Amino acid sequence: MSAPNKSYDPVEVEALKPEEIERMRDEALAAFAAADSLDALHEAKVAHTGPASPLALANREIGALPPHAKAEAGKRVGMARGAVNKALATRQAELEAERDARVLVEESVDVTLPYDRVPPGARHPLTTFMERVADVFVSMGYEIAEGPEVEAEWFNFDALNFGPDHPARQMQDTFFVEGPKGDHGESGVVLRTHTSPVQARSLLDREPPVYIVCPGRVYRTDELDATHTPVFHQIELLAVDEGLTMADLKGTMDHMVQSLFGPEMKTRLRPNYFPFTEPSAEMDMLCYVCKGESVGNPDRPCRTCSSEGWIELGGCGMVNPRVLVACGVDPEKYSGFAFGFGIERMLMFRHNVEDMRDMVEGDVRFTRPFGMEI
Ligand code: FA5
Repeated sequence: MSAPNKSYDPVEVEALKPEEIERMRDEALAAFAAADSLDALHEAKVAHTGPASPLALANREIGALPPHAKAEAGKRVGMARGAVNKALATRQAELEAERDARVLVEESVDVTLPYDRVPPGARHPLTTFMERVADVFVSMGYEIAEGPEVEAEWFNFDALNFGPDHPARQMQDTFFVEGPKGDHGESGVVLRTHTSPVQARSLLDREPPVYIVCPGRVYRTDELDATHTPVFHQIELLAVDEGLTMADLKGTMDHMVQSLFGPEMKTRLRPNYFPFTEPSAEMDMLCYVCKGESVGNPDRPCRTCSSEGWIELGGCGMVNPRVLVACGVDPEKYSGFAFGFGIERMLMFRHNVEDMRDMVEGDVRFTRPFGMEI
C-alpha cells in the first residue's frame, strides 16, 4: 500500500481550488435567493446541499489529501458549507413567514357574515297541528288509521248509509274520478269527501273493540274563499266497543279540547243529521278567547266566536247500526261513537287566521310565525 503523497497540494485539486469553492457557494446562495416558493427552495436545497451537490463532492475529495493539506481544505469547504446552510435556513424562514401571512389572509373567516344564507325549512302548521290533535288520542290508546284519498264510492257513501239520491253524491259536491259503472250503478271512484270512509275500512279490517283516529286530506268541489278550500284536512275518530254511549263521546271530546286549549274548556252538543250516525250532533266548544263571557255583554265583544260564546268544532254521533251491519259488526253486542272535524277551521280560530287562503298559498310570511318545527 502506497503512502499519501506528501507533496499533494489541495489548490491543485480542481474541486478544492478556493475560487471553485467560492463559485459553488455563490451559486448556492444565488439559487436560494432566487427561490420564490418553498417547493423551489427545496429543489435548490437538494441541488446545493444534497449528497450529489458540488460542495458535498468537494468535501469527499478532502479524504484523499495528505494530512497537512486536509486542515486547510477542510476549513475552506466547511466555511463555504456553513455559509450555504445559513443562507438556506434564512431563506426557509422568510418563505415560511410569507406563506403563513398569505394563508392568514386567504383563509381568514369573516365572522360578521350570516352563518347560513339558505333559510331552514319547516313543516306546515297544518301538518304539525293535525299531528298534535292525533297525539291527544294516541295518548288515550287510539290507533292511527289510514285510507286512500282516491276512494271507492261504496266506502265514501254506501257503507255510510248515504242513499243513492243523497245530494252529496252529485257532481256539484264531489270530485268523481270514475262515474258509477254498468246498468246497476256499481260503485264509482271518488276523491274522498271526508275521512269517514276510514270508519268502514277500519271496522272491516279489525275485530271490535276498535279505537282509531284518522287524520287525512279530503276533497270537495267548493270554491276557494275565506272559509272554504277544495282540498282540506279532517280528523276522524271512531270507537266501537261494548256499552259505549253518548257520554263517552262527550267525555272524550272534553278531554281533547282541554288538552289543546286549556283545562277550563268544555263542549256542547246540538242536534244534527248525518246518515252514518244516529243520533247525530254538531259539537261546539267553549270559545277559548272569551270563555263565553262576551255573550250578552256589548262592552266585551269577541271576534273569535262573534260573541256567541261557542265555536263549532265538527260533526259527531253514535255509529248508525246500519253502518255496523254493513261492516259485519253485531249492533246488538257493540255500539260506537264517531267524530269528525276540519283542521283548517280549527287552526283558523286557534290562531285568529281570518282567511283560509293564507294557509294554502305557501307564503312563508304566513307560516314563519308558527315556528320552525321539523
Ligand atoms: C263531515 O264531513 C262528517 N264526515 C263528519 C262526521 C264524522 C260526522 C263522524 C259524524 C261522525 P261536515 O261535512 O260537516 O261533516 O264536515 C266536517 C268539517 O269539515 C266541517 O265542520 C268543517 O270544519 C270542515 N269543512 C267542510 N268543508 C270544508 C271546506 N270546503 N274547507 C275547509 N273545511 C271544510
